[in-house]
Amino acid sequence: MSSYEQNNVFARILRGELPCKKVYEDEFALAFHDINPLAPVHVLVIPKGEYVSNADFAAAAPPELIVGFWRAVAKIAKDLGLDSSGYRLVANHGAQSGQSVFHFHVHIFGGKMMPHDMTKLPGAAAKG
Ligand code: DGP
Repeated sequence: MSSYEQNNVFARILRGELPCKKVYEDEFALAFHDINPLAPVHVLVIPKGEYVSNADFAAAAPPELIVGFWRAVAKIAKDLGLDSSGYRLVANHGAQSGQSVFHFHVHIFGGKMMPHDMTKLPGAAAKG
Protein backbone atom coordinates (compact mmCIF):
# COMPACT_ATOMS: atom_id res chain seq x y z
CA MET A 1 0.00 0.00 0.00
CA SER A 2 1.20 3.52 -0.75
CA SER A 3 2.61 5.85 1.87
CA TYR A 4 0.59 8.22 4.01
CA GLU A 5 -0.91 11.19 2.17
CA GLN A 6 -0.79 14.25 4.45
CA ASN A 7 -3.82 15.93 2.91
CA ASN A 8 -6.31 13.07 3.09
CA VAL A 9 -9.68 14.16 4.40
CA PHE A 10 -9.26 12.63 7.87
CA ALA A 11 -5.84 14.24 8.31
CA ARG A 12 -7.49 17.55 7.52
CA ILE A 13 -10.28 16.86 10.04
CA LEU A 14 -7.63 15.96 12.67
CA ARG A 15 -5.82 19.24 12.01
CA GLY A 16 -9.10 21.16 12.33
CA GLU A 17 -9.02 22.28 8.69
CA LEU A 18 -12.34 20.59 7.93
CA PRO A 19 -15.38 20.37 10.21
CA CYS A 20 -16.84 17.19 11.64
CA LYS A 21 -19.69 16.22 13.93
CA LYS A 22 -17.47 15.23 16.84
CA VAL A 23 -18.56 12.43 19.15
CA TYR A 24 -15.43 11.95 21.26
CA GLU A 25 -11.80 12.98 21.51
CA ASP A 26 -8.89 12.07 23.73
CA GLU A 27 -5.11 11.95 23.34
CA PHE A 28 -5.30 8.78 21.21
CA ALA A 29 -8.42 9.08 19.07
CA LEU A 30 -11.01 11.31 17.45
CA ALA A 31 -14.53 10.07 16.67
CA PHE A 32 -17.17 11.70 14.48
CA HIS A 33 -20.32 10.86 12.55
CA ASP A 34 -19.83 9.45 9.05
CA ILE A 35 -20.89 11.92 6.36
CA ASN A 36 -22.79 9.14 4.56
CA PRO A 37 -24.34 7.00 7.32
CA LEU A 38 -25.15 3.38 6.48
CA ALA A 39 -26.90 2.66 9.79
CA PRO A 40 -28.84 4.68 12.38
CA VAL A 41 -25.54 5.01 14.25
CA HIS A 42 -22.46 5.24 12.03
CA VAL A 43 -19.42 6.72 13.72
CA LEU A 44 -15.81 6.74 12.53
CA VAL A 45 -12.91 6.49 14.98
CA ILE A 46 -9.46 7.58 13.83
CA PRO A 47 -6.15 7.40 15.67
CA LYS A 48 -4.06 10.50 16.31
CA GLY A 49 -1.19 9.54 14.07
CA GLU A 50 -0.33 9.02 10.44
CA TYR A 51 -1.31 5.43 9.60
CA VAL A 52 -2.69 4.39 6.23
CA SER A 53 -4.66 1.35 7.38
CA ASN A 54 -4.88 -1.36 9.99
CA ALA A 55 -1.74 -3.12 8.74
CA ASP A 56 0.29 0.09 9.06
CA PHE A 57 -1.25 0.94 12.45
CA ALA A 58 -0.58 -2.55 13.87
CA ALA A 59 3.01 -2.59 12.63
CA ALA A 60 4.11 0.99 13.27
CA ALA A 61 2.06 2.59 16.05
CA PRO A 62 3.48 2.66 19.58
CA PRO A 63 1.81 0.13 21.88
CA GLU A 64 0.25 2.83 24.09
CA LEU A 65 -1.46 4.34 21.04
CA ILE A 66 -2.82 0.94 19.93
CA VAL A 67 -4.19 0.26 23.41
CA GLY A 68 -5.53 3.78 23.84
CA PHE A 69 -7.17 3.73 20.44
CA TRP A 70 -8.98 0.41 20.94
CA ARG A 71 -10.05 1.38 24.45
CA ALA A 72 -11.49 4.57 22.96
CA VAL A 73 -13.41 2.54 20.34
CA ALA A 74 -14.99 0.43 23.08
CA LYS A 75 -15.76 3.46 25.25
CA ILE A 76 -17.37 5.34 22.35
CA ALA A 77 -19.60 2.38 21.47
CA LYS A 78 -20.63 2.13 25.13
CA ASP A 79 -21.23 5.88 25.41
CA LEU A 80 -23.39 5.69 22.26
CA GLY A 81 -25.60 3.22 24.14
CA LEU A 82 -24.72 0.29 21.88
CA ASP A 83 -23.27 -2.16 24.42
CA SER A 84 -26.48 -4.02 25.23
CA SER A 85 -28.05 -3.92 21.74
CA GLY A 86 -24.78 -4.71 19.96
CA TYR A 87 -22.73 -3.11 17.25
CA ARG A 88 -20.41 -3.93 14.35
CA LEU A 89 -16.83 -2.73 13.84
CA VAL A 90 -15.39 -2.51 10.31
CA ALA A 91 -11.90 -1.44 9.24
CA ASN A 92 -11.31 -1.50 5.50
CA HIS A 93 -7.80 -2.16 4.19
CA GLY A 94 -6.99 -1.60 0.57
CA ALA A 95 -8.72 -1.71 -2.80
CA GLN A 96 -10.85 -4.85 -2.51
CA SER A 97 -12.24 -3.75 0.85
CA GLY A 98 -13.48 -0.51 -0.65
CA GLN A 99 -11.24 1.67 1.53
CA SER A 100 -11.64 5.22 0.25
CA VAL A 101 -9.86 7.31 2.90
CA PHE A 102 -6.28 6.29 3.57
CA HIS A 103 -6.01 7.28 7.22
CA PHE A 104 -6.72 4.20 9.36
CA HIS A 105 -10.27 4.29 10.74
CA VAL A 106 -12.80 2.01 12.36
CA HIS A 107 -16.49 2.23 11.52
CA ILE A 108 -18.92 1.68 14.40
CA PHE A 109 -22.33 0.61 13.07
CA GLY A 110 -25.33 0.26 15.35
CA GLY A 111 -28.98 0.93 15.92
CA LYS A 112 -30.38 -1.80 13.69
CA MET A 113 -30.01 -5.52 13.01
CA MET A 114 -26.87 -6.09 10.91
CA PRO A 115 -27.12 -8.55 8.00
CA HIS A 116 -24.60 -11.39 8.16
CA ASP A 117 -24.76 -11.70 4.37
CA MET A 118 -22.20 -9.12 3.19
CA THR A 119 -23.88 -8.88 -0.22
CA LYS A 120 -26.81 -7.26 1.60
CA LEU A 121 -24.74 -4.46 3.08
CA PRO A 122 -25.59 -1.09 1.54
CA GLY A 123 -23.47 -0.48 -1.52
CA ALA A 124 -22.07 -4.02 -1.57
CA ALA A 125 -21.42 -5.64 -4.94
CA ALA A 126 -21.55 -9.43 -5.09
CA LYS A 127 -18.43 -9.91 -7.20
CA GLY A 128 -16.02 -12.84 -6.96
P1 DGP B 1 -13.79 3.67 3.98
O1 DGP B 1 -14.59 3.24 2.77
O2 DGP B 1 -13.67 2.56 4.99
O3 DGP B 1 -12.48 4.29 3.61
O4 DGP B 1 -14.70 4.77 4.70
C1 DGP B 1 -14.54 6.13 4.56
C2 DGP B 1 -15.76 6.78 5.14
O5 DGP B 1 -15.48 8.15 5.36
C3 DGP B 1 -17.01 6.73 4.27
O6 DGP B 1 -18.01 5.99 4.96
C4 DGP B 1 -17.44 8.15 4.09
C5 DGP B 1 -16.65 8.89 5.17
N1 DGP B 1 -16.24 10.23 4.81
C6 DGP B 1 -15.55 10.61 3.69
N2 DGP B 1 -15.30 11.94 3.71
C7 DGP B 1 -15.82 12.39 4.89
C8 DGP B 1 -15.86 13.68 5.50
O7 DGP B 1 -15.38 14.69 4.98
N3 DGP B 1 -16.47 13.77 6.71
C9 DGP B 1 -17.01 12.67 7.32
N4 DGP B 1 -17.60 12.85 8.50
N5 DGP B 1 -16.98 11.44 6.78
C10 DGP B 1 -16.40 11.31 5.57
